[in-house]
Amino acid sequence: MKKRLGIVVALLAVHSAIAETSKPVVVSTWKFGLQANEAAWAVLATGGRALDAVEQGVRVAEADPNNGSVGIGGTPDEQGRVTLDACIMDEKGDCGSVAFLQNILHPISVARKVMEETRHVMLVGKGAEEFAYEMGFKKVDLLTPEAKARWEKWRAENEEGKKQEINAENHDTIGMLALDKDGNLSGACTTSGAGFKMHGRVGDSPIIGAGMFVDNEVGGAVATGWGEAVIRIGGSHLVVELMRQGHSPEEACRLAVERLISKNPDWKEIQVGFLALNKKGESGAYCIQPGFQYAAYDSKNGNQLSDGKSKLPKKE
Ligand code: SD4
Repeated sequence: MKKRLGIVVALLAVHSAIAETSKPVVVSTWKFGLQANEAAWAVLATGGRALDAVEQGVRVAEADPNNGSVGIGGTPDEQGRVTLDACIMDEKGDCGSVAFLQNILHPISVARKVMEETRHVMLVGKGAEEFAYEMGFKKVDLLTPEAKARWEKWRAENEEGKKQEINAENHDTIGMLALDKDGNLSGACTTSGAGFKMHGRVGDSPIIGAGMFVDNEVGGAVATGWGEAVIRIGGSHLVVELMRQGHSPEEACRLAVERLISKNPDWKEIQVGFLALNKKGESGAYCIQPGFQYAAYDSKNGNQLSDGKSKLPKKE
């Protein structure tokens, strides 16, 4: 009897050791997350901090002019101006955010400066831009010829004042979560927001608890898609609280999508996806429409792209 008990205890110990082993790890939204993960992994694999990893990771997407939803090359608003939203959060619950920021290549790094150099969490618009210059950031024209051409085409095809709805084609925010070798979590989220949005519109991405949230005791979550619907349910915070209740990352994301569906009668017309990472290094995602992908990088599996499960089936 004693021997059998000993075996059971030993097996449990092995099981929990396996469950605890997935670190460091980094996950991020969409296919371009693969490239961003490489930069984050360079930080994590050399023993770096999750906070530095997520900042370096999402900067790759911000600097990529071919990414039409983040940083330079991002799709402009109704007036043809590129306005950016970003936020960052670390293992201590410290966080920083910028919204409606123009002319700055790396809003995530400005958000980090807000976190580290001010007594505030969020700066917006001109105030955020002036703060960025004070911190040494340079003025950059973010409207690429390709993005300008998209805007001109949109303007020609849409009567003035017609609302732009988000769909599977016009959103691609990068949200990233990392767990470092010390077991600390951080998250970052950065976007040019919904394409052809109203001038001045701010989505979920820079809002701590909506577009991204991290609790070092539990895990982190990021959101992508129609920000208004994410804000309504405090999406990323909700996912983290569901994980706190014992749900796996994928199940927590699914339950948050179900909550969102229950509050948004137009849910079939929009896309929202959540991606979560827990303290054990387990990740999962769930979305409304099929097609949401996320990239996960750890030492065992390398850098891999996975499909998030979806509420609606693939269209034939
Ligand atoms: C927003 N959530 O501004 C962002 C847009 C987006 O994937 O995710 N795209 O509403």
